[in-house]
Amino acid sequence: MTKISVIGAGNVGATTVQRLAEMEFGNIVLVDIVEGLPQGKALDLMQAGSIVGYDTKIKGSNDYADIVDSDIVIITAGAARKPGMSRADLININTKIMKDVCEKIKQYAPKSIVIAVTNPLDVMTYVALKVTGFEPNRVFGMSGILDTGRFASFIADELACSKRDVEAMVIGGHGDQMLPLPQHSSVFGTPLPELLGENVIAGLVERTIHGGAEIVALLKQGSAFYAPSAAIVQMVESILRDEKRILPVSAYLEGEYGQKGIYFGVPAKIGCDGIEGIIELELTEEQKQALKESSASIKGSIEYLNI
Ligand code: NAI
Ligand code: 2OP
Repeated sequence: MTKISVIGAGNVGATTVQRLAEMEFGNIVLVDIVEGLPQGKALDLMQAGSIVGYDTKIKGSNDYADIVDSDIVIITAGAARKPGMSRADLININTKIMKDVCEKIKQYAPKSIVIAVTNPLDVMTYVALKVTGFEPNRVFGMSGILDTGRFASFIADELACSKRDVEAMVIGGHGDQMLPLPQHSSVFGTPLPELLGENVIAGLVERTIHGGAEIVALLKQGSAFYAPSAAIVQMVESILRDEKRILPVSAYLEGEYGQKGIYFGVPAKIGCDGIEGIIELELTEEQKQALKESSASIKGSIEYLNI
């Protein structure tokens, strides 16, 4: 039986477990440091099964031994942003949490595929790689599906069309320097620049870049979790069903896009082995320059951490 562990029983972790349970992918373990929190949410979600109609077994725990032999571990443990904070402001507190969690994953689930979610995402995924010592194809981060989903949603609203017919693309770091790519975004095959004017596209791009902050400002405490959990589940599904979907994720680059030794949002083929290939898109000179700037800020954070 497939086993999925979710670390962190907060907004993203618990919503992810709800979605996974409804999909009946396998047994789930939900771990948090707060006593009673994962147990209470697991019990509630188990009881929802008799109403919604799923038989997924969900165990809440404060003991990492319960993640033993997991096939996939999803890390959502850590602090979330408050209004006015950037994702980078979380680096010190979340690095410590990430290190603790990854030591446990290395000990109890050495063969797992790890999906990092904790922010600042690209840097935390790098910490996960270094601490677990796993191969880079087994350690990657969720960000691009969320950013792409936001871009696609704004495009669909603008064109008053179904979200299902929009293909959007956002690459780069999961921060203010992410790079929505209008020429690689389309509606049923028609590239975005043929459908909307430059200024309108620029507005959608800007809103996408600040899409997370827009929600933080509205919620006033905490950050988005419905779209993030949906993005995580799309990654899990592609792994467990070996779908080999091309999804934008934070992947370890070894020369692709001219970058080496960092995690960065790029389209990648996701299957049973995790990342099975990275797709290099053609970029304009201006986009190549913007990508360099985005990667420089991630490299700066990695140097700061010195791990
Ligand atoms: P939350 O505050 O609702 O939940 C975080 C949970 O982590 C809390 O229950 C806390 O007790 C737990 N935790 C802290 N240290 C732990 C440890 N050592 N072991 C186990 N659990 C621990 O936060 P939320 O909204 O669930 O967000 C979680 C993280 O995900 C944040 O860093 C947030 O910025 C990030 N995030 C990233 C996204 C992405 O696109 N990559 C999207 C949404 C959130
Ligand atoms: C977001 O973009 C918090 O990174 C998260 O909503």
